Amino acid sequence: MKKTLKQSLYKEILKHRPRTQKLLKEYGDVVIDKVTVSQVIGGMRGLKSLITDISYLDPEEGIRYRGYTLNEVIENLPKPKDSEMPYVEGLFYLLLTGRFPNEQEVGQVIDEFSKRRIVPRYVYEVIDSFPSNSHPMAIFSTAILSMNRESLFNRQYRAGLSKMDYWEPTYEDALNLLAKLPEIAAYIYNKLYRKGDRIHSNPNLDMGGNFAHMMNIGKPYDDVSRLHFIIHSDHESGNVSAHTGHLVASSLSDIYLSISAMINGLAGPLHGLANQEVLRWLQEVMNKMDNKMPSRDEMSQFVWDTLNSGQVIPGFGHAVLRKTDPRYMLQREFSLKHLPEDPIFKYADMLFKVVPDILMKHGKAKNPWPNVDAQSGVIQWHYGVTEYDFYTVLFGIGRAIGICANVIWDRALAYPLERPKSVTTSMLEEMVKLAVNPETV
Ligand code: CMX
Repeated sequence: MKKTLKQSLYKEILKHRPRTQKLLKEYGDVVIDKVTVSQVIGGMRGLKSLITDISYLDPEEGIRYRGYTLNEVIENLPKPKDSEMPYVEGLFYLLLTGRFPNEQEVGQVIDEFSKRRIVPRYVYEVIDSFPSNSHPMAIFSTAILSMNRESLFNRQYRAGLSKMDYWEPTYEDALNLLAKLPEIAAYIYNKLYRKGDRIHSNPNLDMGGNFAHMMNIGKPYDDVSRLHFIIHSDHESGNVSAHTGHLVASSLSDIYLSISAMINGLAGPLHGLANQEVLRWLQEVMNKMDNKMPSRDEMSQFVWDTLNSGQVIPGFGHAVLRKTDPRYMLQREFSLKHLPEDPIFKYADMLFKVVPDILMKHGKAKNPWPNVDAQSGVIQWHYGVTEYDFYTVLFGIGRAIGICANVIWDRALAYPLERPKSVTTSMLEEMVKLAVNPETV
């Protein structure tokens, strides 16, 4: 009998625990980084103070999941027949165990998700109660939050759960939630933009295939969805959504509370909302150009006008990356293959050619290259999802997969409540005085 994902995960947990315990017990006082004033005031940029084994973001190379580049992940995960992109469920297996699953192991995870996909009726009522001009991210977050009463972790915690077993009901909660997210997202889309016409899910399809089915969009939108969910799933622990998810879960809030919170962080324009901002900005340019293709000079002028009015160019720059985001490149390659003549793709591609030089001349952004958000909305638009307010919800489905994997491991390794220390400005001034001129003591 083949092991289930849960059994394989438990084996990995047992193997990993002694490493964390040894580090803590024998090397707890070893200094690995120092903190500067600009890091304290500047959003803790670059401060090495979090731990995750699920993914690592190299500034030059981009993200690796469990040590594998995105190209390796896409190449090595099992794929549905006649599809370019792998099963999202296989990615969840990889993130949890560090190992590529075989067909049979992915099949088990697909069955697990399929069994758990039915969304409680009250969640639909919560969604229906929102005014139709609400932002889909607010609805998505609330729908997730409303399911907190389903948490197995909460029930078992109240009944008296050993700390070493926290991961287990968390795993169950995570699967229960992840299986429902595409259903909830498609329902929100249909409520807001299709007068409530709902297409029920098909339990025989994988996550990407089923999402395309519920959105009523033909091939290759199933692959678009798989690619989208996979590349958005994790970006190590320090970005706003991942950090929020981890922080909230560290107080032993359940998965529903934690993922709802991380969705709220993702909804900011400097983070996940940038994918909708890119399309909004491109639409403005297209309107000004009367839908004609701008020349390079005209496009450069639009970029400068945006910068000179004090706004950022959405989809460009990154807090950690210092090269073009490989998530951007994968989507660009997909676009070059499937939608090379799409007018919005051509606009976005011209941005790729003009923006980095301009940002370098502008001289502020540390990274002038495009990030994941510069391209994702372009693909959605091409396949008919033109309501760009919805794009961050799609990001959220993907990101939830990575954060759930992280929270399960946080619990398995008994990471404690997160509690950094703050200082006042006067204290900081005092510390600076002492550091600059020690004789003032
Ligand atoms: N356009 C214009 N100015 C930019 C810029 C851009 N795309 N990217 C950075 N800058 C500016 C910053 O606003 C900052 O200006 P101030 O000194 O006036 O505050 C300066 O350059 C230095 O910023 P940085 O250190 O290079 O970047 P940060 O770590 O502060 O911020 C990010 C990173 C992503 C928020 C920023 O690059 C940005 O605002 N990009 C546009 C929005 C975007 O695409 N966000 C999505 C990121 C990916 C994701 O999380 O989804």
